[in-house]
Amino acid sequence: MKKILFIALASFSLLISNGCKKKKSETPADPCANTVCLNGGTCVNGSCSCPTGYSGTDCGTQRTPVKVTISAIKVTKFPGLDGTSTWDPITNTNPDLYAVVKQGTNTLITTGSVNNISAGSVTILPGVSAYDVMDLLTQLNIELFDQDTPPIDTDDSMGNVNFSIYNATNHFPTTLVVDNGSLTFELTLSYTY
Ligand SMILES: [Ca+2]
Ligand SMILES: [Ca+2]
Repeated sequence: MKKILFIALASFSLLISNGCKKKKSETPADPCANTVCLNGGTCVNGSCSCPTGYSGTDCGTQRTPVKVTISAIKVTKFPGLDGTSTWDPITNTNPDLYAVVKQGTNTLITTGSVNNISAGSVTILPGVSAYDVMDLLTQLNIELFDQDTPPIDTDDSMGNVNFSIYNATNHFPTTLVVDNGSLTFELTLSYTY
């Protein structure tokens, strides 16, 4: 009796182990095993699901947005002196900063001004609400001024920089640094697709 039971048990366990083996070989291969998704894409059933802003089978294509929005402008660097004198030599004080953003002859943004800013300061220029740039191809220009009081004096240009609001390969930076060596701006950007 014991022997029969043993044989029965042994055959049963053999059946189970065979059954398991069979099941294992039937398990389908991972459909994502050979799929590479770029730019933060994730593989779902062998295909890439792309994050906003990217397309293509491997999410390798940067989509061109319909607009880029400028929501803040910061000045992080400017010349401390106007040649050899201060920007406001009558009062011997620092410049009163504001900036103008143009695209061609169109003025897109004129910021508010902040008074008496010393070189090396980081200044968020006031009065910049969300501005939508629709033409992503034409270069923009940003110019920094020292505001003065006419008729005693007219505003001094402190320099300007040409820049592109959009680059097809730079992965949508939310902070765009615009710099010409003596002037540095940081623009806060967002993208709509
Ligand atoms: Ca001045
Ligand atoms: Ca001034």
